[in-house]
Amino acid sequence: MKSLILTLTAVALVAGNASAGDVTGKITLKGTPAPEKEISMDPACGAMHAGKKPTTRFYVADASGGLADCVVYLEGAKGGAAPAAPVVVDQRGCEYLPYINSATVNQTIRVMNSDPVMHNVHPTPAVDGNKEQNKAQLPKGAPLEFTFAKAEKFLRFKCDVHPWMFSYVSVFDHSLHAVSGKDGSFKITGVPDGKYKLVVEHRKGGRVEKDIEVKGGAKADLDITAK
Ligand SMILES: [Cu+2]
Repeated sequence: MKSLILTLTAVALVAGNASAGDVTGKITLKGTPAPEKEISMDPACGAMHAGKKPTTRFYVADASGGLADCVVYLEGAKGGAAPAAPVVVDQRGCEYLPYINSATVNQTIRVMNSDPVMHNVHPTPAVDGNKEQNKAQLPKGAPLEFTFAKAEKFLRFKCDVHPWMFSYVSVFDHSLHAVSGKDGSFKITGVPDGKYKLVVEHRKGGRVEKDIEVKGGAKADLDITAK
């Protein structure tokens, strides 16, 4: 994945006098997924991929198996206000970048258009209280901003101009979440000491979980098996 934009902003949770730390680790892909499918773009979008065939991005793993685009979170965690910094999603080459994101409820999700073509940004939430919207965005147009009031996993954004364009934002009612980077590593910052269930969800590969104890931080590696 090129120019992965890190969208997660560190927010330290204040939990009495308890200390806090980072939960870090790496997600590794096991097994071999089906080949990605070629995306046949229209000429204007295809021209931005000269010499390369764009494909689906269902499983994005590096040479060591590090699996990107896993949503990692502490299930049932409480608290943590929405970070002031937005989650930034760009449209570049008629693809949403990043493909997978996480956000806190009421955190601003800012959608950019770096392309010389028009897009139509259309989040399609499935949870009551999250609002469907549908906004045109001119070539290299002003950013659009969205917020969602309720927790929802893999809330889909699509583009009504380009039917292959999707991005997913998992929205949490706490701030203890992250998305694995292109080497499969993740970092959830500011986790108060305590016992947690660490959950990893991959849109195609499903869910795995692990009980962890955080004492000034914790480290946990997990595997996702290709389906
Ligand atoms: Cu589009």
